Amino acid sequence: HYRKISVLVFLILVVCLIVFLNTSSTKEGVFQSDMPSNQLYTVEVINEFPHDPGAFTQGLLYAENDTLFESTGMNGASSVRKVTLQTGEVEAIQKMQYSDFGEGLTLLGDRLIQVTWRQSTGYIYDRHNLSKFEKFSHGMPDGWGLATDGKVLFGSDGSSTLYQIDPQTMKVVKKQIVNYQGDEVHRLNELEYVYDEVWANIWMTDCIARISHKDGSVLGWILLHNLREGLLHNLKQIDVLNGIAWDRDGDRLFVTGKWWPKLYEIKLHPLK
Ligand code: DDQ
Ligand code: CA
Repeated sequence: HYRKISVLVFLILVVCLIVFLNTSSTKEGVFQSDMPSNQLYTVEVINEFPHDPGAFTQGLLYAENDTLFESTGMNGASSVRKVTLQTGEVEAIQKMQYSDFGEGLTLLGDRLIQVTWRQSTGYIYDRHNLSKFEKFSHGMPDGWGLATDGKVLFGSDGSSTLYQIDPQTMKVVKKQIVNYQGDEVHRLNELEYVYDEVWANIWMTDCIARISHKDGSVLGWILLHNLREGLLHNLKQIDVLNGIAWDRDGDRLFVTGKWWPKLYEIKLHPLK
């Protein structure tokens, strides 16, 4: 009798293990292949959506139900906004005062946290009405990108340093120099926490670096120059690629740029 029970328990464990192994490999959604096998990836556009060409995108994140939050820069045009993915429509907006230049944005619980350019300060907004904000100081010399793993904030300041900030105290708790095979990688811009890595737009390039937050090493590069080709017919000026948002539950990846009229859903393919 006991032997029967133990065989049954063993079989249940085996089934659980198989189910776990199958569901835990979520990487196939965006990557379409095993992640570490290649260091260079190109992108395939799965969907394109309208994006406000007046948005000088400095921070982008996916919340839920096809809703994005976005931070925009430029004095007089800086804001935090809630955006509908499919239409690009701005559902709610909190405009910033003229002296503030919006930068990186991240969501932790109900708090939307934003940093500003050329200042060591930022604002916290209520995600539900974008109001009730409070001002804070952080330990970075400048505010560029912001992301979170739900525990710490990851920040960039345009240098090669990836900062980790305690969201309770807003103090810098860790600094890492980002490097690719030993060479420093400068101009880290907008950030996103994806698959337990920190992904960064590299300012003035069409590249995204996949950074290990364990040691600051660049694990791979995503090359997005082909997105710009789809925007060339556009007569209005566009600026750099900036803004990465990951829908963790749906395993979807979105990117856009400053003043770009489009936002793209992409998948990655290893460079042949
Ligand atoms: N940053 O996103 C790279 C951090 C800042 C880019 C700012 C470029 C526009 C400069 C306009 C100057 C107006 C004060
Ligand atoms: Ca982001």
